[in-house]
Amino acid sequence: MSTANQEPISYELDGEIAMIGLRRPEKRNAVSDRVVEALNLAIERAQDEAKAAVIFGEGTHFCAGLDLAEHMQKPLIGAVMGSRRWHRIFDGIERGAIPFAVALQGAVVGGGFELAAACHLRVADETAFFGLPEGQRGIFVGGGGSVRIARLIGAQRMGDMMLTGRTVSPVQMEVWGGVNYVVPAGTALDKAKELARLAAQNAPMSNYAILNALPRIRDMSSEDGLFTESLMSALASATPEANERLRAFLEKRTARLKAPDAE
Ligand code: 1HE
Repeated sequence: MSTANQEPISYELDGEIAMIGLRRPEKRNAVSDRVVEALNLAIERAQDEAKAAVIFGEGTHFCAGLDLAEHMQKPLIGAVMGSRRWHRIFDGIERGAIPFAVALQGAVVGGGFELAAACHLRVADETAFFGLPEGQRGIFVGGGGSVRIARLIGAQRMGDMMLTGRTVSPVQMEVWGGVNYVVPAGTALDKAKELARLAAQNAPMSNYAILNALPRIRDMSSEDGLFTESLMSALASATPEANERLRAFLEKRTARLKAPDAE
């Protein structure tokens, strides 16, 4: 059980994978200013020393979103600055140097969903439920959800969740595109680690391009996107790492791809 004085974010380097835990289960991992700043330090450290990272929440809920008690005390400008701070920090996840997987269980609510949406590989276990209760609370998303969640599941589905306050099951969320993997209860962290380890094996320049070129190209016109793709592609191919990996394939030193259900 965490205490008020304990760091609200845990950090551990497990081989090449940084394990970053939301450690405030007694408040359902609600995100206060202290939490978001500690998360930022952990993200920066992970980018320096890991090849991929996993974000998870301690306890039975991933994250209850914005710390509403702290939010209530903030002046208007504090709310704006706080939201902008979340944007910068979550942007450091989405468009950083290493891929982030996220393991989801229980409540994935408001800012918790926004945090998950900034990650690249989303795994939910069967206990997960997704909610955007901002309308019920009289507020609005502020952690990038109107951009990231709307693009993942569609603005009209996001609007439906916010207008009605309804919660969505992980299976439904997978159909909607909000998560990519649904796993048995209690196994999301293992699956997220497995995926992070796979992504960590890619060439760093390929991962950089996936994280930084893909979302920008999505925001471009087709013509600009295709042009940027060609430049990015040539740049990645020009690295010594690409040369060695291509040679390894041609010399039959690498495993062949298999169909998904093949042993
Ligand atoms: C909190 C928060 C919080 C719990 N801020 N303190 N988020 C929400 O509107 C979700 C609000 N939370 C819930 O609906 C429920 O807490 C849960 C479904 C997540 C979990 O329920 P339960 O019954 O296990 O826990 P609980 O008894 O409600 O909460 C335990 C404690 O955590 C309790 O404090 P205590 O001192 O009475 O023990 C709660 O007050 C506290 N707690 N959630 C502060 N969110 C950048 S903009 C993003 C905008 C949003 O994120 S809006 C969504 C906010």
